[in-house]
Amino acid sequence: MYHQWFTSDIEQTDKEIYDVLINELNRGRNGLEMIASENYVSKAVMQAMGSVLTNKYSEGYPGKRYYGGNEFIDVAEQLAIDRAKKLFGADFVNVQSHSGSTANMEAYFALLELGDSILSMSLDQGGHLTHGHKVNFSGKFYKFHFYGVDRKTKMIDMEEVRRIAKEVKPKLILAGFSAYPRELDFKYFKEIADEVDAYLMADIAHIAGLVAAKEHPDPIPHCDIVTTTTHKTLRGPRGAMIMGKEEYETAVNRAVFPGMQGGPLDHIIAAKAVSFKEALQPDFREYAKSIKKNAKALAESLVEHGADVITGGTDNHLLLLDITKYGIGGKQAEKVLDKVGIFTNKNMIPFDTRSPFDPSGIRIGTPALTTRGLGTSEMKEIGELIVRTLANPDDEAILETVKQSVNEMSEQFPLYPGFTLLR
Ligand code: DSN
Repeated sequence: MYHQWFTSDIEQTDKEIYDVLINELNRGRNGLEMIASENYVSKAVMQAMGSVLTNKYSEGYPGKRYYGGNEFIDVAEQLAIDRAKKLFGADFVNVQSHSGSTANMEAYFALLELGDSILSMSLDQGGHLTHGHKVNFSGKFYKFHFYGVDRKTKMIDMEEVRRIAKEVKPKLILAGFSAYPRELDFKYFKEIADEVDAYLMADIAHIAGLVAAKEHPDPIPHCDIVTTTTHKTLRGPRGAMIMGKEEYETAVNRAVFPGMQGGPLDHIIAAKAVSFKEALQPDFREYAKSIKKNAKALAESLVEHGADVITGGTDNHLLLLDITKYGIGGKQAEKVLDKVGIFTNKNMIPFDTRSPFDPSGIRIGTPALTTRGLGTSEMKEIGELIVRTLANPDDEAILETVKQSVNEMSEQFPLYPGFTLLR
């Protein structure tokens, strides 16, 4: 029985952590997860994570380890590598990166010297902490220059990227984001990188599942190195990987181990292999298509109900909402949506005049709910529920009506139905 594997020993050993597991499962079951970077892995992926492979030390790479007893670990890591190569069509893949942040650090270390200059998207316009924010290692170790979005369209103006690249002559151009609702034009980025003789790197953490399913333009033919987390749209375990052109394989592998990391997380690598196998199946393509359809339906519904959707819609799995008109900040918006069971996160919007701790926007995504089986008609309804909530943040009676609808929808689409709780 799966539930016994899931919790029975923990319940005996550590009641407090057992309660955390059960409470977290129930929190998910009783609400709608719309944080754009989150998803639900399959039970198979979860089983690989919670396995004997966590016990092993395996510094090195398949066939070249510093410890004995790695014959089975080698099989798992090689399967993960081979499947990822097939999925993305990359020359090489390193599947050992513990997280998106370490993957980015390793990629920089592989290509650059400390102090080199990088051109990336600024965090307050949609970028990521590891793309040069001053409080992050990236901003401390490298000299960053930034592009953003156009003030009017709120989309990346590639001619402006070209202008800045020509002015600052970066050693590396980085295409990637954590909050941008439109497609990235990797071909255009490559043209610019070639013109200024820079490396081109993409961080596809958010869109990896869409790329794998051919539902987003492909970065692999254009980029020297591509990093990604494995747990967002790709629907694998929490972790990351690095892909790229053959000539950078040795530098990347050295940057990962021994450069940045010690023993790899073998249980996570096995889970990555499982998730890549899942992503290679035809139904994963359907899943990626549905993520986008759902995001579009949600954006349309929000617009229909008068909400300010940044750029007017979305091409991918996420959208950004400007909540200024509701007279509340992102902090309160996130909180009141949490209260009715719709989980999102506060987010800066381009040219935000408020602080990152209480910005003018929220970010909403569809990968997790699409996994759970919700479709476009539910998205239409959720759009209305979100607007009803944001427009009435202090009206308990109205919030209760929203909570009721959320509960009904949650029950209709059970999360991990195979997990039978013991209480
Ligand atoms: N925390 C991730 C996100 O939410 O986009 C990025 O690291």
